[in-house]
Amino acid sequence: MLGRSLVPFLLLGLFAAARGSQNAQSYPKKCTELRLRREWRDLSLRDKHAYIRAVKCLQTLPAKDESLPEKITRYEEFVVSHTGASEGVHGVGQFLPWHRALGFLYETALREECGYKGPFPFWDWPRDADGSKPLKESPLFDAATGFGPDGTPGTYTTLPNADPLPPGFNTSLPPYTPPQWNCVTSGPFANLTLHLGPGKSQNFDHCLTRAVQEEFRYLLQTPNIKNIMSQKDYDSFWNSLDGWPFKDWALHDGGHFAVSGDLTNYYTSPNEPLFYLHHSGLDRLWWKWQHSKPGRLQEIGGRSSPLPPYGKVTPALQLSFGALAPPITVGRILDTSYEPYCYAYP
Ligand SMILES: *[C@@H]1O[C@H](CO)[C@@H](O)[C@H](O)[C@H]1NC(C)=O
Ligand SMILES: *[C@@H]1O[C@H](CO)[C@@H](O)[C@H](O)[C@H]1NC(C)=O
Ligand SMILES: [Cu+2]
Repeated sequence: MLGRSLVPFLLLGLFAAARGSQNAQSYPKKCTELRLRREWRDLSLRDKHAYIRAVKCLQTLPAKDESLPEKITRYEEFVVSHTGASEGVHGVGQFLPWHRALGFLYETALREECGYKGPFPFWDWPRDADGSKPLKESPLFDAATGFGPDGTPGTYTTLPNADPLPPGFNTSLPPYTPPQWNCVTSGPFANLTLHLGPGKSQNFDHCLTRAVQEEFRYLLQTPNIKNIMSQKDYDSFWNSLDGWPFKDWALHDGGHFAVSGDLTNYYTSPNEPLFYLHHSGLDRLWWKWQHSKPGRLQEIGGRSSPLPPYGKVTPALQLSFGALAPPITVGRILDTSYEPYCYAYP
């Protein structure tokens, strides 16, 4: 098993040192060992339980940032970071690097603050979407060994008007169907109280919501993924997986809208723990694309702003995470075989 034994402790020590000197002229070190990420259903039962326990642990720890209201949890600090960055990290070339870094910060918190030791999970969508079973029967939604089931209709009383749309979105796209808001009432996140959003301009206590929608299934199927993986350069690669609301629906939207509820919110979608599995699934496609041809590992590009003037993403572009973590340049996020990342995908 990769990444077990004493090595992780050594790596974590180096990570702390690297983090402190991130803005100085320091050169990242090649990892001595890589952790292998795993599809959710390939985790052992023990690791599944340990992972859910660690997520729930983050949801009970207080936020580190003392300027946040007292009820905001450590888990929700990642939501705060996403909300703050959202308008600058979607519909742009740095979409993949920014979400890779956020996912890794989250993984690190699960390990260092909540004792998780197993593989970090991802969602390999075709394992659900290529078959004939309804999506809501996915092992991801298992009440005992997953993230709990679909929401229960009629349990959400406040209809949110939750600014799900960023400024400048493309109004000529197919009409936006409002997502359903049904409370998740059983499983590990039953009646979980979320304190942020939905949306950036309001925060009210509400339940975690889902309403699994089959109409987005086609985006999660193998032909769509094959098309993404066949793209010849980074700019067309990120464009082919990140679509709405600037372009037509794509795989990224498919995962968010298939689950619906909180996961559809442009700002506060990390309220839904499945956010991280969907995004590590996207990170895995990027990782595989990066390793599929020489030269792709350092290839980056695309526009750096969703609205004119567009700019261009370079390795020197700094990405911000608010109070969650110091800024990181895109160049430091490209190769996960360098510290602090040290992970690979099957
Ligand atoms: C908006 O979407 C339409 C329909 O897909 C497309 O033809 C048009 O180019 C898009 N506009 C922008 C600014 O992306
Ligand atoms: C969650 O809330 C619903 C409705 O308010 C209730 O029926 C259900 O028993 C609750 N579930 C848990 C696990 O507390
Ligand atoms: Cu996002």
